[in-house]
Amino acid sequence: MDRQKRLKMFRDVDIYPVTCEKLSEGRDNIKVLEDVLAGGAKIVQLREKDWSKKHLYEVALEFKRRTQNHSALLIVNDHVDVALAAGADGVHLGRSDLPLPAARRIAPELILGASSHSLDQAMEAQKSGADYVNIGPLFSTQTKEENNPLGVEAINTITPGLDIPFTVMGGIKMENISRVLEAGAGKIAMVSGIIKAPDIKERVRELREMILQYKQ
Ligand code: TZP
Ligand code: MG
Repeated sequence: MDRQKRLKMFRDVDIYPVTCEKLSEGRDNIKVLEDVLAGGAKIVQLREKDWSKKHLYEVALEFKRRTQNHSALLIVNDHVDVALAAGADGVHLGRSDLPLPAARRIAPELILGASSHSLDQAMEAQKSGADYVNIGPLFSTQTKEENNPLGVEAINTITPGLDIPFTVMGGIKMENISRVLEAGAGKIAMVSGIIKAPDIKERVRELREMILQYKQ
């Protein structure tokens, strides 16, 4: 698939589940993937910070097969090489990963996502060729080590300057998602709020319904 087609699919993204197998209450990532796809997610990010590239690659291949069957996008966290080798649709790059222009040189057809924690970082990512920026963490989270919550206000501060789509992340749960939606976000990335749910498929369904109500 080429980048334009991928970006077109990205426009319709609402809930954006992100994996973390060790927080998934004993369910492996394939089970989590099955459930988020059954719940209607149109994108998923494979994010496993402490896996070998070999293991990540093997699981990414299986993720690609299954996401493709559901017309959903697969984004790999951190590793451009793994994303390319597995045929993923994109890669999400943090502040210490391969810089965006370098990633674009070797991966012209991938969606490039970039993490941002401030207006300056979001603008820089946009200028450097990101296809979307993530703004976060909005709330305090135990999923990521250093984190300095930006608050929902960050949506108002950062997004007026953006011409590219944005996602939001960090401590978003059923209890606070309304505040995030009211602030104008429409693509909501979540780790623990989804993968710790007793019924992941049902949780994804519920979250999608809430997001879609605001989008109308
Ligand atoms: N980047 C910003 S917050 C975050 C990342 C990877 C972790 C979000 O996890 P959770 O469990 O949804 O708070
Ligand atoms: Mg990273």
